[in-house]
Amino acid sequence: MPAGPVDFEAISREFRFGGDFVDARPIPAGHINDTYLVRVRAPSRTAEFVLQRINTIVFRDPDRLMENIVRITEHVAAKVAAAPASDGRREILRLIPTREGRSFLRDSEGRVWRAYNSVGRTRTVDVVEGIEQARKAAWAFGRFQEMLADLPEPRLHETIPHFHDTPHRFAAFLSVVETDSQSRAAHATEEIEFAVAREEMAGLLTTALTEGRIPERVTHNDTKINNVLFDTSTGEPVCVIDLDITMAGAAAYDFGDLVRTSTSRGAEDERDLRKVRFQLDLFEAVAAGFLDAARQFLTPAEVDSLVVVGKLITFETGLRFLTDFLEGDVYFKTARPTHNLDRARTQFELVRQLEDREEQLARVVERYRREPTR
Ligand code: GN1
Ligand code: MG
Repeated sequence: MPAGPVDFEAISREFRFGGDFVDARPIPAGHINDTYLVRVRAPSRTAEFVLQRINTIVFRDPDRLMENIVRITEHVAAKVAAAPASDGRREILRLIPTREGRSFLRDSEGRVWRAYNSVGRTRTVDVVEGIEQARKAAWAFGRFQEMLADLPEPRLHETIPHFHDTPHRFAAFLSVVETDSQSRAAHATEEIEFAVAREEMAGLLTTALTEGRIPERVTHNDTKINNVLFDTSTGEPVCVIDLDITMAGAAAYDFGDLVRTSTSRGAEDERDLRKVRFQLDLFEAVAAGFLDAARQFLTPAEVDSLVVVGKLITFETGLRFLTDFLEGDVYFKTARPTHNLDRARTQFELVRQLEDREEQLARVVERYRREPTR
């Protein structure tokens, strides 16, 4: 990453914020990009914007990335504007263009910036707080898929190739274990063994997708619960955020990441694994919420795939954390030396618990396949 302090005032001047820069403060959000809340003083009021520095090691082609985001946000914005009684200004992020009318800015040091409106009176949660909240988050992502189901051609760019290609992730993991460039494998023998023993799991969905047994859709691909903004007073889901990897995928991927992040109240980086506890009632809420929004367009095979995809995406995410630990923490932001290893452990613990429960999960999916919750 290029060094040098950031002149937020100068960066902010390049965006159409419509006021004078007051200050910028970091918002802790996500493992990849850097996010700031910028305040500007407009003639009659103070306004806030979300300024993000895009991690260009992860997102190598900002032009294509931002082309996707323009298409996605405009498509959804047109839909919510047409819907009666919707508060369209809050339901989808709006990009704030640069002074030159572009969707992002490349500064003199080569850093890439973009800005969104800040959606007021909302909050995010890192750990699911209750059953209704789990249901609402799942509904919001199901609805997001629905709104993008008729996105016109062409196919969205693949902003990160092979993103949910678990066999590809598995191969990357094996090669990192083999190289062991940081000599860390000795600190993760149990986790490596756990993963190696589950190679077969990796292909659970990719084969069905390539053989056309489940269709390709536009999916969010990063549906952890902290990517939903909830209304501060009503708790209703207002808006889905983090659209960087919204692209072609299997509908079930989004369900899988919801299961990963909303069926246990343990934090992703919890060190006390006793706190990682799968709750069937939370799973039920996720299934009900997701299917309420998506049952009308999912095929029977897609609904079937919801049973195993929680385990699959949790395994994949654990593999990615473990791979990054072994590689020396080059991808996910970390705050302590074993952070990625701790994260891998919580994921694998949840996988273990999900493996024991497949029949239960299948019964729940069966129940909500046709039956609306409300
Ligand atoms: C990353 O950026 P953030 O924190 O929302 C990652 C996801 C992982 C997640 C794990 C582009 O998401 O795939 O599931 O961390 N995003 C990217 O918490 O790799
Ligand atoms: Mg995020």
